Amino acid sequence: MNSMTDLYPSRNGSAETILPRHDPVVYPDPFPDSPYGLTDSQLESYEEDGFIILPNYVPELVEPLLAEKDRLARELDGQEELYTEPDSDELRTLFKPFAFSELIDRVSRDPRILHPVQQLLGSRAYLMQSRINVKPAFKGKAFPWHSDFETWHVEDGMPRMRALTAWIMLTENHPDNGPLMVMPGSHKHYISCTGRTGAENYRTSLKKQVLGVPSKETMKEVAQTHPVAGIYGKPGTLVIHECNLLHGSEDNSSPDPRTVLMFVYNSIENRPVSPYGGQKPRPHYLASRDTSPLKPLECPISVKEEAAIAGAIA
Ligand code: 6CS
Ligand code: FE
Repeated sequence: MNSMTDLYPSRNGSAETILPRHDPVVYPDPFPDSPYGLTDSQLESYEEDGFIILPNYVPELVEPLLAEKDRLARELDGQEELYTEPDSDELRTLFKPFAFSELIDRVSRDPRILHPVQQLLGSRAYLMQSRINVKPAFKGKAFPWHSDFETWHVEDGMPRMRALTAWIMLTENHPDNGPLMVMPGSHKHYISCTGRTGAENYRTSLKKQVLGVPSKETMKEVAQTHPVAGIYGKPGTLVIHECNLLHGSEDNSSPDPRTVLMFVYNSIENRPVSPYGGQKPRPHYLASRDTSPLKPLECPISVKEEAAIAGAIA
């Protein structure tokens, strides 16, 4: 257990309660000269809503990334980084894809993504988690309402709210294929949840999360002031959402997969400590404890150059 005062207690046997947020949403920009930085009005809407949608951001990367997803799913079959759906053998999530894909590793450092990330976090960042969520047609199951930060705090020892997820839509995200839903503005409060975290909770939570999911009553209360919004877009859209934003998604009952590539960046000023839930830290492929800062690529990825690099490696 962590000995420092816990500003964000959760799953410690107490009743569910809504607590104040103690951390900024947007931190002072350490690299104000970046040509890829967000504009003032984009920063304001991220601060207010807890997310930002950037349509048509990296459309040229969609095809090569989908090809990488297919390759990795085939080549990594049976490895621990792969999680299947709760009630079928369909692939649900592929974790740590950058470790097996030069292209994905480079995309995580593309300045079009990493510069805005550094701007929002107010520092250099490291890749704390990365994943491809597949949401297969007809079989992809829901992710119940949650704050990512709640899990990362309790299970990974992330001390403060200074992290975010930047994710790329690899297929269209539309109202019928289980898109991400958010409660805009909900990141400004913290919901302390009930229960206690058992050992290796991740083995089941990544198929179907139970702990760290606020009650219906609390969600209803939050939704009164922060009505639900769906996040839709064409392939190549980039979304950035704040670590404490309440979000979730429904089953995919449509014939269209909803596939996304997600990068979780944490500030290097927000190094993980012992998990606040008292269990062992989760495995490296779920939450990296290597906080070496990422160095942005000099310039945005060019798909042509990537093809040449891939050819040289093969
Ligand atoms: O476990 C994680 O790191 C993330 N995944 C899920 C399904 N819930 C909590 C957090 O967003
Ligand atoms: Fe999440």
